[in-house]
Amino acid sequence: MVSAGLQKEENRKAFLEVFPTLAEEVLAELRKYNMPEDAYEWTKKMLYYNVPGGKLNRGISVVDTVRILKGDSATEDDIFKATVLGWLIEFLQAFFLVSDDIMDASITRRGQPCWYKTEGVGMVAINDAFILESCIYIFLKKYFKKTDYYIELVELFHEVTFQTELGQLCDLITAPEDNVDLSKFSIKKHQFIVIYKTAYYSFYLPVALAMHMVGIKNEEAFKQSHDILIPLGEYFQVQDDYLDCFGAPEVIGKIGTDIMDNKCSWLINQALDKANEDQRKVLDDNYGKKDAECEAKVKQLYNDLDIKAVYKKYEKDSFDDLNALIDKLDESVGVKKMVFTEFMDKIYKRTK
Ligand code: GPP
Ligand code: MG
Ligand code: MG
Ligand code: MG
Repeated sequence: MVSAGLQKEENRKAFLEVFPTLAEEVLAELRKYNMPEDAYEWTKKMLYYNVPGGKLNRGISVVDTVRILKGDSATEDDIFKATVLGWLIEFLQAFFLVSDDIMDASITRRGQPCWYKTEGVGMVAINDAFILESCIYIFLKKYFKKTDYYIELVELFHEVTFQTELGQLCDLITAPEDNVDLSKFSIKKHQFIVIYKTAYYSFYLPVALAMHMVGIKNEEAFKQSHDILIPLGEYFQVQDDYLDCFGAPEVIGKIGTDIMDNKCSWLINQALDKANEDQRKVLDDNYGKKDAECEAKVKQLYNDLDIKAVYKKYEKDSFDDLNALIDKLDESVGVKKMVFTEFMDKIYKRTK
């Protein structure tokens, strides 16, 4: 019997080992179209730079969920298919991150310069993001066309992509570069943004893909899962907002930009809630400015207002609320509580 930690490490290794095969398959498509050699080399580098270097939580969750739902009856083919679907979420994530970093004027990602910031790339990264998205449908066709749930997978990827883009739209237009107006922010607005830009693709998608794979057709099962996974995703993005300001860049692999970018982050909403008139003026004068001194003043105010303590309480309360939600799940619809407790274990009190 191997320990749970060791098993997790093994599963992660097995997941990672599939990536080169998938990259080769994309490259074979380029060969098929007689792409010039430089475009072939570009794509190879682009894939390795952007797809495999993250935490892989979303991708591995598809495999974990299939294992939990199928138990001992999971075959090698099931695990392989779940691994491919997991990688497709990582391709989707790479497509989002390459473009999000341009939109957010970010500097680093996963401990290296953002793709668009690297030598000779720049705005070619926009087209690279489109290519990453197209890969999803190449693989779905290759590995799932013969299954009876192919169309469900295609529709799910399309729907979740659209939801994420709508969330990103709200994130961006609530944060205009040239017009800082903190009265436009609210915790309700924040909630809407994060559910759409993060929760659907990061939490609902991995579980829903696994559910289709194991043959769950019951709408109620998808609904009950959705009603746990969306709040879980909301909690995850609040953590992301917190780490943007208080995380260590060498641990989170990215340098926070939310204050300078005028983002409707969880932190600014908490600060607005607690600030007195003078403190509010500090926020009005310094938030959303591309200036390190202004950013430092906002951070100082977050400290004065002890926003860290507000976050600690939120973290604990969310943990209790989410566990209560999981507890209410009716397993007879065909899903298991463990699917969701696994997710909680992966993200509760995360520092990266
Ligand atoms: C996270 O926002 C949301 C995304 C990465 C989705 C982007 C969606 C697109 C349609 C491009 P974030 O900007 O807070 O993430 P990070 O902190 O990782 O930059
Ligand atoms: Mg963003
Ligand atoms: Mg960003
Ligand atoms: Mg962020």
